[in-house]
Amino acid sequence: EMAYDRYQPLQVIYDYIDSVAKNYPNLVTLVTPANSYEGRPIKYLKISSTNFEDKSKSLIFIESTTHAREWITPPVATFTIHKLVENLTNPDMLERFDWIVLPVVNPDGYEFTHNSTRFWRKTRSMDHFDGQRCPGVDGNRNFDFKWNTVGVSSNPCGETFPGGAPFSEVEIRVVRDILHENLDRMVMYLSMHSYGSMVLYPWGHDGTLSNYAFAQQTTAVNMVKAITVRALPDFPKYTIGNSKLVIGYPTSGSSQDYAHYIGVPLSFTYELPGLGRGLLGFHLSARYIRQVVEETWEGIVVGARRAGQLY
Ligand code: 0X9
Ligand code: ZN
Repeated sequence: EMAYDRYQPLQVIYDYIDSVAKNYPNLVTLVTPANSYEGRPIKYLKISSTNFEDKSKSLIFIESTTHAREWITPPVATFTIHKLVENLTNPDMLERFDWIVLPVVNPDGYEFTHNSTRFWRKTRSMDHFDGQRCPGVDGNRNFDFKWNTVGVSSNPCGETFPGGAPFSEVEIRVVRDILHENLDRMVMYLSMHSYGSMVLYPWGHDGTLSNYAFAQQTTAVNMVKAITVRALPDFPKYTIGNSKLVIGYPTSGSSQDYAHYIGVPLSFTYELPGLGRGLLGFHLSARYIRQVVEETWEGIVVGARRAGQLY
């Protein structure tokens, strides 16, 4: 088990992923589909109690750290791995589902927040000049659904620059490829972000609801109930709903909307808890990591069970 009393640099997360794959070869397969812009491996685990490749079970996909500064998100992903592989207190989670967990979508950005600029959000690519020379694309604006329409900055130096083209970022192509490769059996996709204590669902660009809104709402309510049972009394209460309406601004080219657009029925963005205002909210004190990963796991379990009933 990894330590959950401090935020970990990329190498510690990767050492953990590697060790799980090595120690549980019958349950876990390590995949390194590509390297990041700066050449770091992007790693995810395929987890199955039977045979992942026979595609017999429904699948749940969880990713985190598209946004580099959202440090509470990779512990949630690694703790999910821990609960599925090393401490299976909910065996139905593996009997019923196969899982893909990708803890660090954006390793370049994540390292940059540790070594240089704590509140960096975007990737670190330098392929887009357009007069301005600024690194980085907002990975959660880089997907090909309503790309570059609302809630984006046309300035490459802006925090929500969507890139020069949809899927310009290799890190985002990795997420896209996982979605497409497993689309026929993916029942739920969770995109982990922070902060704000919210569970959000499509559509982010215009605030309208999809045909799956009722299932999304009831699943989110169940997840949040389970989180709340375990939550600290002084932490912010979770809110639930359409991402534009709840978060208060539109987004285009997000992973949540893209996944739902191509056919994943339950597609959620989690905004994990933060305390304080502004950028400080991204820097949740490390003493709360264990609390957040444990309460979030409770939500994931209940969400999975609901997904299993629905699809
Ligand atoms: O703006 C974002 O990308 C997300 N918030 S964050 O503070 N983590 O950057 C919210 C995205 C919600 N909307 C959609 N997923 N469509
Ligand atoms: Zn985010």
